[in-house]
Amino acid sequence: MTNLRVTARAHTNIALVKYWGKADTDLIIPQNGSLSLTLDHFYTDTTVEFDSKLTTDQFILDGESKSPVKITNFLNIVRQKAGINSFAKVDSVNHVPSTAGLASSASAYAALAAAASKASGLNLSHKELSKLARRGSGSASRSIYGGFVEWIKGYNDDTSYAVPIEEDLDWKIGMIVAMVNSDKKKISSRTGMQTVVNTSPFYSAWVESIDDDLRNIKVAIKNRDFKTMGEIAESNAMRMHALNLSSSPHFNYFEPLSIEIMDTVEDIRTNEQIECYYTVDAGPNIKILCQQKDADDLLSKLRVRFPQIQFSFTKPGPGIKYLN
Ligand code: FM0
Repeated sequence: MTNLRVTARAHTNIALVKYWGKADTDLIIPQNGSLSLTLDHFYTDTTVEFDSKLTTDQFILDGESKSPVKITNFLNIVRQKAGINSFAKVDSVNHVPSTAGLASSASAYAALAAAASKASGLNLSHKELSKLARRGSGSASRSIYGGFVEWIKGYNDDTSYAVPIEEDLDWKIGMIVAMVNSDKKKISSRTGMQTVVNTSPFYSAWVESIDDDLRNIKVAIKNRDFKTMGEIAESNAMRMHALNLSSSPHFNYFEPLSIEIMDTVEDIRTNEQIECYYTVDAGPNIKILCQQKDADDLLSKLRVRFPQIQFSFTKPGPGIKYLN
C-alpha cells in the first residue's frame, strides 16, 4: 500500500479572552473558556507521512532536524485513534515575518493534527480535529477555524473543543503585531499558567470573571461594537497578567518596551482619537487590535515613536486547509 503524504496549513490565533489555567493537565481541559481571532499573516505548513520502514518518528522544523519527543507523544494519540503503529516523518515550516518570535504552538499543533490524522487514514470532522489539536496545545484547538473562535471549556475530552463564532468576517478589523525582541528566558505558557492555578490568591476571581467577558464580547462582535470588544480584550489581558504578578513565585512577561508600547496605545487612543486596544500573551510582544481604515495611520505613528521595533499589520485569517 502506498503511504499517504498530507500537507496541512493552520494559522495562528490571538485570544481576546485568554485561556490561562488547566483543570486537567494531561488532557488539556482548561479552567475557563476563551475566545480568539485567527490571523492571516502567521501560519504553519506541516507535512506528515507514516511509513512502516521508519524505526522512529522524524521531525524537521524550518529545514532543521529536531528532537521528535513532543511530536511522538502527539502522534501516539493519532496512532491509537487510527489503529496503526508506523512511525512518521513530520516536516514543518513556520511562516512569520521575522525571526523575533510569534512562532506559535497554536498553528503548529492545529496543522499537525490536520495533517497527521488524514495521513493516518482518519477522516475527522472539524470538531474532532479541534479536540485532537487541543491535546497538543490548548490554544491550537481554536486554530482549526478562521475568524472569531470560542473554545468551550467542557469538562472532559469529549466536551472541550472550539466552535466558530464568525469564520468569514465582513468586519474590516485586524491586528498590529509589535515584535519586541527578547533575550530573556521566557517562562512557558504551560509552566506559567500552572504556577498561577496553584498559587495565585486571585485565581478564583479570574475564573468567575470569564463568563461576563465571553458573554459581553460576543454581543460586541455581533453588534460590530469595536470599542466594547477592544475594552474587554485589553482588560481581560491585563487581568491575566495580574495573575502572574500575584503568584508564587511571581513572574511577568513584560519588557520595558512592552510597557512603553502599551502606554503609547492608550495615549494614541485618548489624545489622537484612533480606536486601538492592546493584548499581550506569554511573551513581550504586543498585539494591537484596530480597524483596517486606521492601520496605516497607526503604523506610521508607532514607527515614529519606536523606530527600533518591527510592526506588522495582519487581517483576520482562515481556518485549516489541506494543500494537497
Ligand atoms: O492563547 O500548555 O496553548 O488563550 O496564549 O500548550 O495548552 O500555549 F496568553 C497566553 C496559550 C496561552 C492565551 O497557552 O498552552 C491564549 C495564551 P498549552 P498554550
